[in-house]
Amino acid sequence: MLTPRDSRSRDCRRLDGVWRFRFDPGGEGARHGWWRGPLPGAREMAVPASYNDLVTDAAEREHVGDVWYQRDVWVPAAWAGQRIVLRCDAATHHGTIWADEAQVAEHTGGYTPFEAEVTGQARCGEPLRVTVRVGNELTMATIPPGVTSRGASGQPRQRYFHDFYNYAGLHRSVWLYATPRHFVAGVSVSTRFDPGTGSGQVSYQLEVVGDEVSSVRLRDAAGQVVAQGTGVRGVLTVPAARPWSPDSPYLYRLDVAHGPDEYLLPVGIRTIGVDGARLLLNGQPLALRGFGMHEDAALRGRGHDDTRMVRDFALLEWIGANSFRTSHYPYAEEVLDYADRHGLLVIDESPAVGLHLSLGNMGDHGARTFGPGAIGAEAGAAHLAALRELIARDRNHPSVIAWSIANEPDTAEPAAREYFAPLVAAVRELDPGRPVTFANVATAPPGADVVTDLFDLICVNRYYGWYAETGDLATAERDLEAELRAWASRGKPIVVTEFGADALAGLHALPPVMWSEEYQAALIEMSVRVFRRIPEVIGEHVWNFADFSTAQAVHRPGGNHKGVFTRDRQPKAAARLLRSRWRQP
Ligand code: GCB
Repeated sequence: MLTPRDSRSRDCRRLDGVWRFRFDPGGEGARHGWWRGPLPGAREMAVPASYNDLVTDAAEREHVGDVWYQRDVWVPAAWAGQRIVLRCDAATHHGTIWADEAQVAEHTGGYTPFEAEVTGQARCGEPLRVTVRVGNELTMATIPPGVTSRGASGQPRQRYFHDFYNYAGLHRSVWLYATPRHFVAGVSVSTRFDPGTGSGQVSYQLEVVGDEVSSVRLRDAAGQVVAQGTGVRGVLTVPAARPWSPDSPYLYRLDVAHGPDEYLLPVGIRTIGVDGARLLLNGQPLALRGFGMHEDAALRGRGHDDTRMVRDFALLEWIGANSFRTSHYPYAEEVLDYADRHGLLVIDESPAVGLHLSLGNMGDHGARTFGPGAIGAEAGAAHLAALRELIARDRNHPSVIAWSIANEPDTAEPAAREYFAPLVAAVRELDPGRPVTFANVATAPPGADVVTDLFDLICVNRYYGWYAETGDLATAERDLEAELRAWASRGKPIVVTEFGADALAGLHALPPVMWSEEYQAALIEMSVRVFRRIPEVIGEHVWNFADFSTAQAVHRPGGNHKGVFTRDRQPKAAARLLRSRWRQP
């Protein structure tokens, strides 16, 4: 499915704004056909946004079940004779769309888009009623998983095994767009850059509707055609290519033409790969510095916001970061486009988080994770579907350097191998060009973990000095180094994808104690010192970029405070420390 982009033949409209909205605790909407007319008893709600922090009632904030969104949109008269599509970038976690009276699309998976052709429903020059039902319930068959129980009031309550608030709603734009009836339905590219000869290759494959001949032209940033081809697949060669890299995120544009349709795709030419314990971009070893992040902010919750995005990228630049992980779900496509343009390297993560039912505060001691009754075949199928959608959506981004297929699954459980082996094989088949990884949890150190040999890149999340060796940085330093050296013996590159400490902004302590800004900075400084002693550690991603919202818990005062920036994106002491380390030549 192609990202909506305007071109000579395409016209895309975002339906952002204020929609009619209603909670549906009793599942009445389906019984009464709320899509058949103006949503009864509606209030108003912003799109895109999570609805949770825009309401004032606790039961509504914690609502488990469906909500309904609706608005009318004028279909431009000029679209007569075109193919018209309704698309939703993210309905978290289940979405059903009606165009006037007709149900046109249904989708599970909260962070990837879905769309439907509505040419039959849309009358050009007339309004179209768009109704979207969004469900937020997580089960043991969804990714991420969760369970629902009933509280004293009889209201459903949701529990999940991941450490971020289960925001819900229309989190990204809904679109109405028009293309010609014969059109480009899909484009995938993979690229190579040969540092020896300076030549670049762009392999492309098209999916088209209509039997016209397809053609492609690759243009440089000045608009000059540097290579061209015909047919639905081929390889374009650029003899003196400008490679894409963080220092020079040079983008070409692939102009795809099929019959009357034209689709314009930004393309960065680069090679990414693992060689021994090095991660190479265009033949050069990478050292990743950055963060695990979240799409999270006050009021909007998980809703995409260009304003927050621009600030986040400005802070990444200020601090000297060159990379981030889309912990713990695929981010908005706008974010990856931005990373392509600005040269950020992205570990792109699937929404498979919380696949560890016995973990710490969120799980049940001794619970088994993989197998019937827990994370079984149904969840595995949902996980595979999420990976397929992630790769189909993001494969063309030069910024994406690796797929992370899960965060902190219980890979010490023997059944994890049977669960993960087919998923890794599927990812490799879908995209042979990128390293595959997952973020390893502290309960599966070397010797206990049963899956790491299946992956290219070792990513580990470690909290020495916080959850382990709490408050004792000297012992933490010894143990962190010992564990990383054990991983290093595997001969693969290691990225520490999480390390850090909570710090309440404004809480100071000399000498440093836990929860103070000084302790957070000291823990990060200690960790970075250890990483520099181990050549196989090629990446450091602090947890987290900014403070973020979580489910209510005794150890989460107003959320998780491991951000080196506050939730409103101002620096704590650790941010200045990192800037002094990362911006040095
Ligand atoms: C982790 C998780 C992350 C949590 C973090 C924490 O290991 O991957 O989602 O937020 O720890 O702060 O506990």
